[in-house]
Amino acid sequence: MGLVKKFLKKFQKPKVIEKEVPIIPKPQMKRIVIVGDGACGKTSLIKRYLHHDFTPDNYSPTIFEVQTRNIQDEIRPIQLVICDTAGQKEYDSLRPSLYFRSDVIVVCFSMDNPNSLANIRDRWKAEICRFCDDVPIILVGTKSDLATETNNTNVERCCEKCKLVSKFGDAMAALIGAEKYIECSALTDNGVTDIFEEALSLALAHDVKLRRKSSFKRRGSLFDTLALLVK
Ligand SMILES: Nc1nc2c(ncn2[C@@H]2O[C@H](COP(=O)(O)OP(=O)(O)OP(=O)(O)O)[C@@H](O)[C@H]2O)c(=O)[nH]1
Ligand SMILES: [Mg+2]
Repeated sequence: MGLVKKFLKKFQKPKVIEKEVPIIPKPQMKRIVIVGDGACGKTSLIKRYLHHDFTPDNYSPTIFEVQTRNIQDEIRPIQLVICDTAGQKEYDSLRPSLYFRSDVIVVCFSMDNPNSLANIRDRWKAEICRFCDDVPIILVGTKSDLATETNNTNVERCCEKCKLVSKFGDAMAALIGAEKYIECSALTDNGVTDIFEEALSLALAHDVKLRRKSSFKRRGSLFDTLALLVK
């Protein structure tokens, strides 16, 4: 190579290689808070959904626990944040902070325990109204396997009991203004996925509602200003 060529090469601008950098959208966070009486089956429900696992008779009360699952939505990824709370009264003071920024509340009762259903009305409704009045609620009847369990001698009575619990569940959902009533069993996996799918779709719809509400508010304030100007 001639000297001139070598010289020119030395001072040539480096070639810019353009690479397409994929734009990864930031995940949208949706927060689901799960409440209900102690031992009604909240932790087992979450464990079944997130880890496809259920260990019977392995009860250890929760204080609080936050777990996540990433979901690939058509538009952008979603990070589902699931907050497991304590049902025991001793931890009542811990829950309020967990309600903060929730998108959906899942309130549970155990289908084999009428007290836990009564507590939806007597304990949980007031607490939810107090801390997150505007957030959609799903009422969940857990341990449906115990409500439907049949023994050969008493099939009819058992079915009647099960229907009755479902009726009460429906009525309770209406009473507390829940969007949906779902029955599930962490033992059989029945209804578990439905709860989280429903929660996610409510959370996304809630988002749209809030946006509409705030734009309406903004419009409202513009009208107010115009009205003042006209006066
Ligand atoms: N048969 C049956 N048992 C269940 C089911 N879900 C939970 N259990 C049992 O009920 C007990 C309590 O379940 P947990 O999930 O720990 O209850 P929890 O609501 O998280 O209780 P706290 O953390 O104290 O509020 C455990 O012994 C579970 O094995 C179910 O779907 N079917
Ligand atoms: Mg628990």
